[in-house]
Amino acid sequence: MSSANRRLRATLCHTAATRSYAGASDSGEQAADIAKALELVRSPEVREAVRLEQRLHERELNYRLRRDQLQQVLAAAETVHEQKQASTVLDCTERIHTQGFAVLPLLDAERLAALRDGMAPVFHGVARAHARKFGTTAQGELEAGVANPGDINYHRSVPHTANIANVLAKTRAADNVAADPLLRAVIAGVLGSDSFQLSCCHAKCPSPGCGQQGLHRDDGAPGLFELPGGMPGDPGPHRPVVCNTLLAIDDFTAETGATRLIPGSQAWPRSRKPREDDTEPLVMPAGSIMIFDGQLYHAACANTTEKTLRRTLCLNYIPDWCRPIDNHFLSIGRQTILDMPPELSGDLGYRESSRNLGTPDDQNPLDYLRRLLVRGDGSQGSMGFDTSDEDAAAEAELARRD
Ligand SMILES: O=C(O)CCC(=O)C(=O)O
Repeated sequence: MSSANRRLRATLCHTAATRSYAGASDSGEQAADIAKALELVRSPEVREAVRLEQRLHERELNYRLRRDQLQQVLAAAETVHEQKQASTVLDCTERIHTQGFAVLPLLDAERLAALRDGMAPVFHGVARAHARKFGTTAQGELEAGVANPGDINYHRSVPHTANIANVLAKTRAADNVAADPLLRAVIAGVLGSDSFQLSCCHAKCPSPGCGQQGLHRDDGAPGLFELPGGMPGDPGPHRPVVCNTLLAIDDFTAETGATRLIPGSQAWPRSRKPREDDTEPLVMPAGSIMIFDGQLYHAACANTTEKTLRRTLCLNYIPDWCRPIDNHFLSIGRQTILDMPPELSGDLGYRESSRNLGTPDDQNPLDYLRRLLVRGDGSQGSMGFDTSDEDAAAEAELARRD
């Protein structure tokens, strides 16, 4: 119990005890005691302590409900495989509740090799596009998968980190990971339902020589942080509403920029700020996956090596309840969307919302849709990082139509 809460309880007990013990005690004294207790209750410090305790209590209740369901799944498991999976899910869910994250050895050597091979052209595509855009001459080096320090910068906020959005449009190599039954069962255990959504599938690579990322949480995107215009955000902590993952395509070592994190910070209120001194590096071999509550403070460390890549696949999940009733993306034709007033198409989901939500490949949805209509379905895989001749042709065609 926090010291503010202890003080509050002590005062209330003291007030009650005084009143009953003294029997016919002076009503003026009682009133003074009560006034003192009320003053304490109203202090911001005590109100915050009480609020935090309530939130932690709600969070605990939510976890216990999920745990009960998972225990039922374990009790109903028939085969050894089902029992092993159910018990791993229970264990991971508990660790994510108590420390904020869990690490699983997910991919065996064969699946890891398939993922590496399938992702290689995607990472090289980013390098090539960047080299073309900035006139880099280190083409051979980039082609070989050895990024020139500082050459790859596709993340909006982190210098020298390759951030590849929309991976599922670019390769089929990640399908096998995203559809993994064990991974999906853990996500369901954390979010409390089998029905969840993949919010994004990105790939990242802090290039050799890149600096460290700033500590952050990943659950700000659903509008839980302060909103633009000063609307207050959720003070937290709350039940998990974002469950994120980082799969190690290469070994995560202290030198290559392993993720650092603050265990336990998933249960902190929003007002508590992270300190670098509290972080721990998450060293894990390739093929492992870290699954974590979006409230956990974490960040990529600096890659201090000269040429060792530390690639990762990031699958980010959210519950399925926060979505429109009508599926406008499927049920309204694309040309109709383009012909609408932009305010309306924006309301239907074709607007880049705050915190970069709803962006196809990090771009403005309507611009993307215009280019897509010219280039045709199937071109999505290269519309993100590839500033190719096809894009130039599409732009020229659009200009002609205008
Ligand atoms: O690559 C990592 O270790 C973390 C990446 C991350 O948190 C981000 O890009 O937001």
